[in-house]
Amino acid sequence: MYELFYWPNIQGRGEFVRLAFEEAGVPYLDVAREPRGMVAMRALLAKRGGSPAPFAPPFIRTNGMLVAQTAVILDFIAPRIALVPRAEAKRVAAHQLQLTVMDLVTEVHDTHHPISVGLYYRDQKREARRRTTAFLAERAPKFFGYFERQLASMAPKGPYLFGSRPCYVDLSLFQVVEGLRYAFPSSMRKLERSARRLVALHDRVAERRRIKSYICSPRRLPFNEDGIFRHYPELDREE
Ligand SMILES: N[C@@H](CCC(=O)N[C@@H](CS)C(=O)NCC(=O)O)C(=O)O
Repeated sequence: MYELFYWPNIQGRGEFVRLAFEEAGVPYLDVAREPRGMVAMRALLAKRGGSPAPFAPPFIRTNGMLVAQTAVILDFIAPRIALVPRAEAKRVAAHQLQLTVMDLVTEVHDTHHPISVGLYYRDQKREARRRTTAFLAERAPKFFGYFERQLASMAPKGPYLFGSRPCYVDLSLFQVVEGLRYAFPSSMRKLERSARRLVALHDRVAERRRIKSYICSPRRLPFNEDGIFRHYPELDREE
C-alpha cells in the first residue's frame, strides 16, 4: 500500500502522483484527505532523524520509506507499477523529461506568484501580469516546442513518448495541458495550434479507461484558485 501525502484541497503537484497510481490501478491512500490526515502529514514534515524529512508535499510512504520531490517519487514508483520502460537509459530519459515538466510547472506557478509564495496573488497582481505575458509569449511556446520535438523524435508513430504504452511522463503532460486549458483557455487555443502532438497525446491519455473513470470520480479534485493552475481572467488577456 502506498500512502500519498499532499494538500487535501488542490490538485497541485500531488496530482502528478495521483494520476500515476490511478492509471496503474494501484491502491493508494490520499492521507491528508482522511480524518486526522493533516496531523500525520505535518508530523512527517517536522520529523527528525533517519531519512531526510520532506521539505514540502507531495511525498509518499511505502514499506517504511519516505520519498519526496514529485519527480523522484515518480521515478521511484514507476518501475514498481509498470509506468516506465525497464531499460535504464529509458528510465533516465523519463526522469529527465519529468524534471523538465516540473520546471514548467514551477513557471506556471510563478505566473500568479512571481514575487513570493508568502504573498497573496492580490499583492503581486501587476508583476503577475508581466510575468504571465512573458510566460505565454516565450516560455510556454519554448516548453511546448521542446515536448513536440521529443514526441516526434522519440516515438514518431507514438502515440506515447516510449511508443505504444504510456509512461508517467505522458500522464504528466496530459495534466499540463489540462491545467493550462483551465488557467489560460484563450491563450491555450492559440498555443495548441503549434502543439499538435502534445494535444494528440493529451487526448489519448484522456481516453484511457482508468484515467477517464478517475477524472469523473470524486477523487479528482476540481481545479481552483488555490492550486498551481489558476484561472484569473485578467491574466489570460490576448495581447
Ligand atoms: N520541488 C518540489 C516542490 C514541492 C512544493 O513546492 N510543494 C508545494 C505544494 S505544490 C508546497 O507545499 N510548498 C510549501 C513551501 O514551499 O513552503 C516538488 O516537485 O515536489
